[in-house]
Amino acid sequence: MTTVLLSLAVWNPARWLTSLQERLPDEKVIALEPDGSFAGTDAELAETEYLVAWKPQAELFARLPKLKAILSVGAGVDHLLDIPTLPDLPIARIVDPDLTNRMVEYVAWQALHHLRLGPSYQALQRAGQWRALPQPAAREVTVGIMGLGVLGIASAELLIQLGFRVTGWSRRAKDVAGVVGYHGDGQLRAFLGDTDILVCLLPDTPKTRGMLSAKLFGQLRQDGPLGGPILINAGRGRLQNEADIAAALTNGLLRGASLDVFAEEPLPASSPLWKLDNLFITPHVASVSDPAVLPRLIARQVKRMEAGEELQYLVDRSAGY
Ligand code: NDP
Ligand code: OXD
Repeated sequence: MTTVLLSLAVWNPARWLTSLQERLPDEKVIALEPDGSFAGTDAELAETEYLVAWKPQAELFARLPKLKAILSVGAGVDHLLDIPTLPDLPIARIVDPDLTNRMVEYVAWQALHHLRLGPSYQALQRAGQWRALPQPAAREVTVGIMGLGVLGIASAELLIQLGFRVTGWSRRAKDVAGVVGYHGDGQLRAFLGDTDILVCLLPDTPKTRGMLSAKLFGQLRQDGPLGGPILINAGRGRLQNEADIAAALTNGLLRGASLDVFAEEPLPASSPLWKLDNLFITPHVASVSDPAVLPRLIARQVKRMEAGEELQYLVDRSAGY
């Protein structure tokens, strides 16, 4: 019997445990409490072969001598690669239609919110004013997606159906139907200059961290049909310079923004971002990992590896995602 350990930080492990145990009836599934404590024995922990994790504590790994693989319960793996003592084992991430659909919904929702002048109409409503504003058609607006991976490509497909012109920027050249592709540092400036709504779906890596800065916002198209560029970030908070975003939303370098992720989460009460009328904030819920659904993939991964097959959706540790 194989032991699978859940270490899910603040997420309540109960539903994950039940759901995964149902899908792995012949294996032993155990879970840490949200504070990192374990109700069982050290000997039980030491039998762990698979760690299913979200932000595990660094000290945990010394207690798992038989570990064979780490399965992230998120698409992003910065929460694992940040750990200096992370063992050199295969790491797989989540790629699942449920997670993808949720992100596609969020991206389309926010792109439409800005296209349809949501913040301006909310201000008019608060002022009790009935006034129609001039609004461009979707086809006049270019959405530039930074990070043309699993989530970026799926988002691009729906945005195209909605009528937007869509471009994408990735590390390597990509050929995605209907998307004008840019890649690499050399084409970043051209990509930004061709963007009205910037959607960030990049992973947090040493190369991408801090990219969303005043310098980058200044390279976005400033005279586009929405009266200034829009930023939507559902990638990771450490990609963004939040002081620069607050300044840009105040001085007009950015016309509006939607942020789902923050450098520090929860976003501290003292952050000036809370008070900005042209910023829409959600608490890292663009695409939530659903315990009713994702254990299906995790169970499949455990079964694959036990059958001697390679894990799917392996992380390239040298690239950082
Ligand atoms: P993928 O690995 O499929 O895609 C990542 C994309 O980023 C790829 O296109 C990759 O390029 C590109 N990229 C990476 N590094 C660079 C770089 N230095 N320069 C240019 N492009 C780069 O990831 P997913 O689409 O599955 O997920 C993306 C991110 O979304 C996750 O890492 C996570 O941080 C975030 N996320 C957020 C959620 C939320 O609720 N807010 C939920 C789920 C995910 P290439 O194609 O060449 O490899
Ligand atoms: C993820 C996330 O990476 O939820 O999946 O942020």
